[in-house]
Amino acid sequence: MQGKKISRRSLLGGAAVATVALVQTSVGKVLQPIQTATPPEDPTKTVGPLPSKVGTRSPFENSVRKPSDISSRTPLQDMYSTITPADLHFERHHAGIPTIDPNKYELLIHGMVKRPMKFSLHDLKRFPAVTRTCFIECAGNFRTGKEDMTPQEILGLTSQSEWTGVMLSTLLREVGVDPKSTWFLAEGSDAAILTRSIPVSKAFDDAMIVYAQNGEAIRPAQGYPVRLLLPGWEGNTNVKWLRRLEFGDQPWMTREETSKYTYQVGEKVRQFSFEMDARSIIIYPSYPGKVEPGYIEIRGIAWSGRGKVNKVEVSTDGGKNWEIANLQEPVLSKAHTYFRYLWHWDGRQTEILSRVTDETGYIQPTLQQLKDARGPEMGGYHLNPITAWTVKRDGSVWLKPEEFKKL
Ligand SMILES: Nc1nc2c(c(=O)[nH]1)N[C@H]1C(S)=C(S)[C@@H](COP(=O)(O)O)O[C@H]1N2
Ligand SMILES: [Mo]
Repeated sequence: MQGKKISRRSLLGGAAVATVALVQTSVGKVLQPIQTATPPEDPTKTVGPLPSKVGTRSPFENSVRKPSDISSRTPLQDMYSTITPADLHFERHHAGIPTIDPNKYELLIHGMVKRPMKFSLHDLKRFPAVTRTCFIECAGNFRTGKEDMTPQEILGLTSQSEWTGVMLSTLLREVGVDPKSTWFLAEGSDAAILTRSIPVSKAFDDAMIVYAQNGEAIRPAQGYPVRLLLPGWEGNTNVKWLRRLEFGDQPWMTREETSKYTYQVGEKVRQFSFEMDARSIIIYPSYPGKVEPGYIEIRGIAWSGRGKVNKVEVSTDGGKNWEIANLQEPVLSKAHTYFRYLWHWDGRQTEILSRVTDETGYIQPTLQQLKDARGPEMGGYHLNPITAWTVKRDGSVWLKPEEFKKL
């Protein structure tokens, strides 16, 4: 998908023709070309730290999660691309992080199956492995209400990793699932003993039992040594520290399923809403950033739990006109997708917004459209509204807060 094209020459204000002239850069700053080019002073006079076993970040980088008692949010505004560094992956725990000895780990699969079995971690790793990049997003991933909020604070409960493990369907051939089984229960081994009922169709579609994240063993916070991965489905169903799968023919109606994740659509109460709806946000510029007039590359991420991002549109005039943004290839299904759009800001106050359409044709709604569709009992889950940023005359960027009461 191609957006507005701009040549390097026009971006640099005609620098190629008049080399000595002042250069208008893409951030609007006036740079002076250097007169004599001398190489920088030798920076290698002092010998730095020697090679080490495990690396650390540069001391100049300070990107961190934002933890509370129950969750920790990814600093999405710091992301240059779509893989979340494992130590910045968001966390959501109901009873902390258990310590599980991988040598004692076992996954039990039983219930409506011909051959109930226990799989050690070693067993799981012997099956043909698959690697897949996808996002995880908590169903409660929405905050608003004040101007001074960062992308991390608004929707930092989503991250993306490259996950490796075995397709659940592979294991199900081993145990021989009863064709009459329609649901299975996934159970974690943390103190919360989190359990969720999942339709068997997902098990045979793209569900995975994963033990690796971005090329290394899954981090303890992400479910070490093994978690269930249900691409595109609400974070809560991606059971961490997975210890048991039981096959049956109806949902178990666990604690998570009796009230929390239900919401009303008009008159109808939606009991199970597994798929995460398409969503996007501009992460640059965003609060607390500051921009200057001139060319600004608007950057953001978009995703859908139903498949690929089809297009992202950006508006730089408060939603009156929309332009197509460039999507960074490859565009993967059920994955964060980076978008970019080159904007020339004239210095007047305005609002910038992004809106994604996924491959099913679903268009990201406004908060008002969500309110209209769901009525007063809309609750605080599965909210994916368009986020608008106000760019003020002084270049400061602020969230445009909207009225929203979390029930
Ligand atoms: N066993 C177990 N699995 C769990 C949870 C939990 O508390 N215990 N939290 C769930 C919720 S609500 C979410 S949003 C995701 C978060 O995954 P992450 O912490 O790897 O980002 O894990 C889910 N799986
Ligand atoms: Mo969640």
